[in-house]
Amino acid sequence: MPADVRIATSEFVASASDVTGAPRVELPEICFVGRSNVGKSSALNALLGRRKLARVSRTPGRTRLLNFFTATFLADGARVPVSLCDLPGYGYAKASKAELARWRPMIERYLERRERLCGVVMLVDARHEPSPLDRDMVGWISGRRPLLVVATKSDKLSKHRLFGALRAIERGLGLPAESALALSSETGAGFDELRERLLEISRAPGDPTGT
Ligand SMILES: Nc1nc2c(ncn2[C@@H]2O[C@H](COP(=O)(O)OP(=O)(O)OP(=O)(O)O)[C@@H](O)[C@H]2O)c(=O)[nH]1
Ligand SMILES: [Mg+2]
Repeated sequence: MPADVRIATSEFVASASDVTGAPRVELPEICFVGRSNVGKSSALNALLGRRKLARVSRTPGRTRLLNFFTATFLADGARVPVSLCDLPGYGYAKASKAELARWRPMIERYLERRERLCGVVMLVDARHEPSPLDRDMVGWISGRRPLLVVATKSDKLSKHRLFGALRAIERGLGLPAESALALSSETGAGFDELRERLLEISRAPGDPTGT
């Protein structure tokens, strides 16, 4: 029986333009990656039960910095503090070449060097097949960090179509069947399970504190 995981506290910590300027937070960290406008900031807000903690916009490319938050998960009476990072989206169609050339290394440097990074939540739009950039990113993360793929905006599909879409996303990314999780930041669907999975990830072995 999965634990009922709730969020006791959450706050914004700092923004940074590169991993070298990231706050020194001695907590297991989980980050949110995915193409621009996929719903990373919305998912983070829904996860934390806060409407405006991370900035959301209809305009792709809203998040241009690494944004760090802390939260306390509450499960079975235990309080588990974690760090969360909202990353800028990749593959933003209107971004200039110069911007893209800056973003990709910024994200890769973060994923490679952030010491306490214990898991990556990679978001894809439930309505679309993964893009080559998504596949690239999954290939790049796999083997480096634990990965959880989530399909956002699930409220836009019927239950039946969503099932097929999840399987197509898993196949497209070369992931095991039923490993992807459907989310809707609009309705809150999937977030109980996301909180459970994130708690597991933050407690998994490999966490240097061993707690
Ligand atoms: N229907 C629906 N809309 C969503 C959902 N999640 C996000 N959106 C909308 O999608 C748009 C982009 O959301 P953001 O959370 O800003 O996306 P992002 O991935 O952080 O975007 P960047 O910061 O530009 O990379 C906004 O208009 C959101 O309201 C969802 O689950 N369902
Ligand atoms: Mg964002």
